[in-house]
Amino acid sequence: MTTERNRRKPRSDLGRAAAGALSGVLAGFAALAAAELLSSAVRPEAGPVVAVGGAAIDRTPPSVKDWAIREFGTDDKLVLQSGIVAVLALLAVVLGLLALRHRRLGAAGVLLFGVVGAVAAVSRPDSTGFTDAFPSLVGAVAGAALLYALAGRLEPHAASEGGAEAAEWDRRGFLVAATAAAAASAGVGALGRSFNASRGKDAIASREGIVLPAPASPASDVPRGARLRVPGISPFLTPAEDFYRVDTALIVPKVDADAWRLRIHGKGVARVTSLSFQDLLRRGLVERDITLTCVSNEVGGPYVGNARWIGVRLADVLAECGVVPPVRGGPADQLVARSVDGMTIGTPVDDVMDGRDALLALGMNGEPLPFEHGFPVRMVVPGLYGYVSACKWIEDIELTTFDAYDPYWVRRDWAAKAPVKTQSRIDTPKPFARPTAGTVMVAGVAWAQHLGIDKVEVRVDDGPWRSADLAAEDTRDTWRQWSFPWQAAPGGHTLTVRATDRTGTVQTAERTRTSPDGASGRHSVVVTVT
Ligand SMILES: Nc1nc2c(c(=O)[nH]1)N[C@H]1C(S)=C(S)[C@@H](COP(=O)(O)O)O[C@H]1N2
Ligand SMILES: [Mo]
Repeated sequence: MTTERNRRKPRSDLGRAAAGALSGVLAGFAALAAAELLSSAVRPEAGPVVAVGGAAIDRTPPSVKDWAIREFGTDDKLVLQSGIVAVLALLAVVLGLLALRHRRLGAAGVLLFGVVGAVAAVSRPDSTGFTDAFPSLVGAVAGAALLYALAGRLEPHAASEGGAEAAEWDRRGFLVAATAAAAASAGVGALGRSFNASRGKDAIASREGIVLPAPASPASDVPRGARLRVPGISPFLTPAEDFYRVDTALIVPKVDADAWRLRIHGKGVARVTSLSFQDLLRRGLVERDITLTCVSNEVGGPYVGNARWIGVRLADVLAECGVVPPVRGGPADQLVARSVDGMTIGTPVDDVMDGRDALLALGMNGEPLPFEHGFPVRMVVPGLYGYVSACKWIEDIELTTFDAYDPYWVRRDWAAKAPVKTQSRIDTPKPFARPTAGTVMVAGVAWAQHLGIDKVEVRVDDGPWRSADLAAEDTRDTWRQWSFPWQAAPGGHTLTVRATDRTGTVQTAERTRTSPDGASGRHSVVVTVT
């Protein structure tokens, strides 16, 4: 009988400390739950964890970004948010313990975190104003009030017993209050979650309603010889589900295509224009195979993919708006694309208008764009890294100059202009594989978008460079598969690959980091032949 025991022996402070810690965690939970509910009324992106996570991404230096992408890949966002929740839980425990002695101070601590969340939310590039502060602030008030109330239950009251004075607290009262608070928080949080989840409904319905018309200018068939039948090689066209994803969005934007508009304005735009999704569909669509590469891709890395994009030619749209590229005397040399989530991406106007297939893409591999890849519309420009060309969830294009404006990544020390570097990758054998002696198929992909790949060579250990068999070229904007039948002798060996692009430039051996304008160097794989 608990009460019996309580009476006999004054409780150690341990139980009370545990209850204090629990109060802190419950207060944090209540704060996040209330914030979740409120964020469904404001914007899901204004929730404290997403806002703080986003603000952390905004402040991440290139080296840390690369480390996170390298270590966690596309899971980097999950890791970041889990990390934030873990830190919050820890701080909640500390505040709960603090509230045991200083109720007001503990509650004030919770409020302080609300302010941090609110500042983060309002400072995000996609912030729509001070209302973004509400979820964090209101959540913090709820959390602070709860901590104050629960800590009240933990205040010792004098209980005289057998002549001894023993500090005692209201165990039952605390348990009832804590359980009620936990249940209420869970309910409020679930409600907020379901509201937030239903927010994307219109967007999902709009995507399901889209029937992509047959392109007026279809892509030419992928040549038969462009696909090599080597187990382990990257497929020539990357399925959308396997296509790498790199962006700063902790919540994938869900844009309703029927409400979507793209505004085009700025320096030298004679006719400011606003286009709807239907406006784009009514134009003759072009379909092109284009290989996209991320500047954060390390030598041999996975952040490159090849897709069949459908869209409209951006150069035509710009020309209709009266835009003249600088080579022909136009005043704007930089096109800044802005997304619904506040990303800004700057592209040279000359590149977009030099005849290459720069697209406002609305389809990928025959389907409307997946939400992760920019639905309803994104840019794709052959030959440029994604961060200077491939704005997803685009809603605004401003013509300006490189002198006048630094987009998001450029403000974070990445280069303002970044053509893709000629690269090649060994897909098979994998590092540390143990193939058996005899003929081993070495194979992979090589890319130099908009220049084209002319040669791929393989070297075994310190031997001579020998030409690989190059698959047929689809277009100079796509990667090329290659293979090399290697007569492998037992022992440890290092395989190295290098590509030569159509300008005759051989892929450099000089290793550079990904920052500021893309990694260079040659991919090597070490294997043990048995
Ligand atoms: N809105 C938005 N667009 C974006 C980004 C982003 O963070 N936000 N990242 C860019 C980068 S760095 C790359 S490499 C490509 C990646 O496109 P994907 O995720 O479809 O492969 O998108 C680009 N477009
Ligand atoms: Mo990127």
